[in-house]
Amino acid sequence: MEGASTNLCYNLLDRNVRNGLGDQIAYYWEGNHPDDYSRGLTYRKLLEEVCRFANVLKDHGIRKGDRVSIYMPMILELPIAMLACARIGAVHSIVFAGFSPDSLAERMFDCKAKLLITADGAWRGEKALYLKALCDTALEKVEEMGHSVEKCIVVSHLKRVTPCQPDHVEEEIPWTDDRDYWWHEEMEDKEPACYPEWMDAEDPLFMLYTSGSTGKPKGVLHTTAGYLLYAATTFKIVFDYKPGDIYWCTADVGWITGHTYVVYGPLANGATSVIFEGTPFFPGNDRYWSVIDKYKVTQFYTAPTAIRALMKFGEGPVLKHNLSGLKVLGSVGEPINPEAWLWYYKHIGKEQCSIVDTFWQTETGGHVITPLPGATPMKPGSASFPFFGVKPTLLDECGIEIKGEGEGYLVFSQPWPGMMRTLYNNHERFEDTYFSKFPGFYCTGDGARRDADGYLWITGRVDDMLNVSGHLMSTAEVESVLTEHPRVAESAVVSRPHPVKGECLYCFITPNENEVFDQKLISDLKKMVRERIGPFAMPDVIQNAPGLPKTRSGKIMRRVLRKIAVNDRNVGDTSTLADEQIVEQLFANRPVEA
Ligand code: 6R9
Repeated sequence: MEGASTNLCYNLLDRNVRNGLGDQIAYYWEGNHPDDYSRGLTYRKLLEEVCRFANVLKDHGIRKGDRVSIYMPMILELPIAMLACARIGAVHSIVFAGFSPDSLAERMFDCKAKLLITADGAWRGEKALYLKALCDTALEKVEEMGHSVEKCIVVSHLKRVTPCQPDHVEEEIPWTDDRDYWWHEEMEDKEPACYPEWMDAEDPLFMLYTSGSTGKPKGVLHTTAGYLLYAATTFKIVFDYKPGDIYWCTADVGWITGHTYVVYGPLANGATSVIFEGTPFFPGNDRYWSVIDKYKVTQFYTAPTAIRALMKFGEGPVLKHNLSGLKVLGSVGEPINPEAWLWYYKHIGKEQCSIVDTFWQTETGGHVITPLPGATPMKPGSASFPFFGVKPTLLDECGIEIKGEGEGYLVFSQPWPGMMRTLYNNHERFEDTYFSKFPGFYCTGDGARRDADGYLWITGRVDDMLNVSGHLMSTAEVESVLTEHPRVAESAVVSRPHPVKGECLYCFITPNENEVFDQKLISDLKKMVRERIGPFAMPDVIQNAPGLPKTRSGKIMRRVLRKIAVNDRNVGDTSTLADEQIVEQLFANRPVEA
């Protein structure tokens, strides 16, 4: 569509309002606590708010092509901020608010953000998280790195939703005059109209960082028309969305699932969705089911890790609520094990709903392998078949195509509209990461198996990446934090299966000469990972490793470490190791709690 022009925000809002959907609810907002006031925002009101905020951005000097970082909780100002960027052609770069200030700083520096949008804080269960304070730390760090983010716009959120827990809010939100601005003050005098910036089909829409196997995050860049087309079409068809349906995706907007299936896909279809700030466990373990009941949700989209965590409480919490409105259940983020699939199907869907196990990536923009509800006969645990226009191929190590039944590298042999266009400011790394292993193919980094009926089963990452509760991260990223500790000489991190999180981090640590490995070191290291990457990256096990199993060329044999992590003595051939003894020693050193 190169050469054609459009504006994404215009397509999502103005077009729907003109077509008579002005009074329809675009979003219901459900707060962390059930007694928080809930809000509904119509398409007309959303358009007005977006225009007003677009005018705020313009007044702060933001122009087409500028990067705007966003670090926000799940509040309605988040889609408003994104769409305001899209309206004026600014490129948003959202950083999930669970990331640490270091991670935020690294991302703002990489994209040379001009402005940051955040909130004073967020509610998560019993706790308030003070996001503005974290932003201040991040803004200082970026400054030290040599880039200045000029402005910071802050939503005042903590107090407006706390009829239940006002005492928890500390009064002081750190503030820097001439840099920080309250959202509500900026919005006060703004016009509720703003002419959209017409964008070329291939102009950038947003970037979103995803983990890379070398440890440095990759700024995946999506453009305008292809992404819009793909988000709109997959949403409509994969969730079988019909007028009057109420759709709820539990993903945080800070991840790609939130971008495509909380914001762009649903709004492009004039859909009504729920946005939820809280957690599945607060104030009780039935919160998801109560929200489904409250809004009469028809399509529900969540992650296997959430399903496994909720399965543990049995059917009791589910039976307290009426879930009979449900038609389609979605799963995303990691392979769903058949046991969780069946529980979802039976207890949530009452054997009446289609389950769509949607395989895709930040890079693919939208679903690429997925069943279509009511049309694809389901197999628990299989993402089944490609979406229209997607051509998956399985390759062996030598790049030879595996036809029929078999397992191999999952690659795509032709582009599709929603695919990423480049890595921000690093096209070379883009070509290298995705196209160099098998020239002529886009390489997903996942393995897959094709069964006798042609169904695809995703088997998980084939590179040094792991997926903890649906959060993708690289072992290298964690290793580089661990080895920064002054008492650590070397580290190796592997993934270990986990009953709820899917995978978890198992870390081997070699202390420096004459250093001891003790509880203090373990807790220091856990704290470091938490602070540097984020709470979701917390290692489950940290083990003492007087040495690591290395080949004579110095490569760590990770498959051996993965066996040690699960206490499986079938380590296979270790004859290429420089020191075979080390394997036995590592088995002996496994901590009791592991
Ligand atoms: C959308 C999203 C991408 C990685 C991907 C794969 C895993 C996602 C999956 C799945 C099996 C599914 N993944 N969906 N594995 N079945 N239905 O999660 O994007 O955060 O970039 O992660 O997640 O390993 O390569 P992203």
